[in-house]
Amino acid sequence: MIDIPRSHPRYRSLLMRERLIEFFEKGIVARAGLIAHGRGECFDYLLGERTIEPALKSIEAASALLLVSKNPVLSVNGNVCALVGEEIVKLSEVSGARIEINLFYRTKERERKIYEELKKYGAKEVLGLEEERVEIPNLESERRKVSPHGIFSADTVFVPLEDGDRTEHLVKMGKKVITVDLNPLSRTSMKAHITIVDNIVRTVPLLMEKIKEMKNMEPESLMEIYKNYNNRENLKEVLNYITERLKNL
Ligand code: PTJ
Repeated sequence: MIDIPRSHPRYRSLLMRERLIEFFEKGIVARAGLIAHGRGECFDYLLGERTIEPALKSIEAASALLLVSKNPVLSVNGNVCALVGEEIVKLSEVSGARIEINLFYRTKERERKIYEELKKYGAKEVLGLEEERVEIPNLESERRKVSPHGIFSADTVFVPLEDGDRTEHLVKMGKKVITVDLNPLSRTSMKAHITIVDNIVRTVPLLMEKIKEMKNMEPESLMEIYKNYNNRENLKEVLNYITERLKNL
């Protein structure tokens, strides 16, 4: 890993890159994961590399939804493991959601490595490796194979950095879908029930804090927060924010 001086104006961003490269070399991040990260970086520039107001609203709605869900699941891929593996384990503890590995570029070896990485961070249970698998109906990608005890039976699925296809199919299966995607125009962003347009490294800690803060609220009040949330409106707010920001630069 190269030595990045702390004084570098792009220190945090460069550190994230190095982490992805390191995890790619370890066999956790897919080759396409590096490309996906570059796309994310570009959108993060447009946001000013900060968590904007609409994302905070989405984080609040997502926290409420995770707290009222009976069987929520956090889906982990290579990029998520590299960038926020440790925080995802903590989020699982705080929210009571199970963790499942689900890869687009699925290989047994990558699954095993991600499993070991999450276990290293203290995860008690990680689904997605067991031989017993069921399929998401009509989905062709490798992501269709899921655990019967995790994503398949979940009522809410947290699927950050996702491709649009599975989001669409999970919605068709009647599941509530929460995503984190820096691209407000992606198919996933449009199809999910809640889209947090923010960098996953900023989102997960904020989500944890919000869940802790809301944990003792009545289920009716949590439901009310979720029902008052509108994903399309939220995405419009994000696009307006970006447009205004660019006009005023
Ligand atoms: O590990 P695998 O095999 O499951 O593969 C993972 C990737 C990410 C390669 C796979 O899911 C994929 O190809 O995803 P896409 O279709 O490139 O979509 C990823 C989305 O995440 C894009 O819209 C990016 O803008 C966004 N993104 C990238 N990095 C971040 C991000 N969003 C939030 N935080 C990031 N750090």
